[in-house]
Amino acid sequence: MQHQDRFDTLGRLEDLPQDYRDELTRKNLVPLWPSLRAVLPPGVPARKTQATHWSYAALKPLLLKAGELTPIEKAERRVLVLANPGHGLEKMQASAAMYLGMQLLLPGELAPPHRHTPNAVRMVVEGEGAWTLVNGEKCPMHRGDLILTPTGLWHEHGHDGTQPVIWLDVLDLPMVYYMEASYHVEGPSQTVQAGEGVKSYARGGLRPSPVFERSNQAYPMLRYPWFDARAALLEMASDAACAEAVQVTYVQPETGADAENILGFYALMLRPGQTLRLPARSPAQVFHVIEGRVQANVGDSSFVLEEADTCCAPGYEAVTLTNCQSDQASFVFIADESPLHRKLGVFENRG
Ligand code: 1HN
Repeated sequence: MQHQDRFDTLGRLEDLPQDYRDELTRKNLVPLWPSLRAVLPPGVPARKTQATHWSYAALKPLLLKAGELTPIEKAERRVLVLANPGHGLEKMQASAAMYLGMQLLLPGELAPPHRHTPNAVRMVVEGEGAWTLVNGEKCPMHRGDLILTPTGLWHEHGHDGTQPVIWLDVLDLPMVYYMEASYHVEGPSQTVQAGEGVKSYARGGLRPSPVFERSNQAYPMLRYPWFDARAALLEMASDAACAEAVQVTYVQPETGADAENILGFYALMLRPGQTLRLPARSPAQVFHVIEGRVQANVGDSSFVLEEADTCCAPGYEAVTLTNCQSDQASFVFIADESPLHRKLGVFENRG
């Protein structure tokens, strides 16, 4: 008998006598073999995450409408969640570990201070004048900026400008919730402290070295300005040695580790007309166009991502990105589950 044959013929639940099944149930027992293939499929995992595209042009009017329908006091965070239908919309998941939401803050509004166990980042999509206060550091929000609110850090949002501000929230909420470790604490308004982490790490390869003491903060940099990330990508692209993928990872600048513990964040530049095939790796990914227009092919699905559009791809799928612009670069923000997969030892690159 071949291995293959042996594994093809596991007993079904219906093969068992009803009185035996009933007795198992009464005793909180379940036979493994009828479900073994479902939890441990051959070769490649079962994935609920479906390749899904969220158009910014389609969601923005609905988000602005939420601004009319629901005052900030009734929402705390006024967000439309980008939910993956493969997981069931009510689960509010983009993938197994990632949550995505588009958040609207109107001029003069305050989203009150709190802290929570899930890690979050904000990718600013549109509008000027808003800020996020993270553990006392006031982070201005400009388009394309990445702002961290890691686990346990106090944060609140405010808006001194005149137009609506919209940003993309990326959280590891589904993972932390699954672990039964998700909760929040409300707090008093923070006082603004002096200091901007980004000022200490203004140039690559140069780390501040205080003579008398080291700060040893877990999150020394909370705001990653798009101005700097974009400039870094353009510099890289101008270097002959950087032939293929032009990508940077958002890191903790003291250690070089991923900026947060569970999800990874990257900025990718596609040269005019460039097509880039990303290898099939175990973590799911999210793509959000900061500038330009990008076609994303994920398995059998193909999306044209306009500026500010977002899509997700399940793990174990190769993704091909094409810059639809032949005369200009396009820039993509990527979030993925790599740090989680690496830490758990399940990370795979299948090429
Ligand atoms: C949260 O705290 C924010 O602080 C946004 O802006 C979205 C989604 C789920 C749980 C907490 C925020 C969130 C969130």
